[in-house]
Amino acid sequence: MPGDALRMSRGDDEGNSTGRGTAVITRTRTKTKKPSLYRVLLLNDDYTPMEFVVHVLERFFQKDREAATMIMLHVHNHGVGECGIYTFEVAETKVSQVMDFARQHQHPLQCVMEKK
Ligand code: TYC
Repeated sequence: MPGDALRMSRGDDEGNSTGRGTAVITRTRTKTKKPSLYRVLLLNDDYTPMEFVVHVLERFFQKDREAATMIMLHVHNHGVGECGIYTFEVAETKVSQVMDFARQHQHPLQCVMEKK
């Protein structure tokens, strides 16, 4: 099991009825659990300008103009699309940043996260 260390020691039962020595193996976790990942999604609506969505993808998701345009068109045509995959706190921050930015500009754009 990667990330776990095996430790072997003599058992306490050297005086057992068989007279044979035994060993005890303990497994000690070495704190390397992988974090859960979350998809950040944009939802389509009828009012947010396409250019604004492209700008959001460039500004908050580090997409270049071409990638941002493809994602925006995917959302426009299919209703929902993935902007990126992040750990919980990063995903939460992205969602808040997008929702605040859209509200500031009075666009109804919705951004959500879902566990992968
Ligand atoms: N459907 C919008 C329009 O026609 C564009 C749009 C794309 C809106 C993606 C939101 O997440 C979105 N202006």
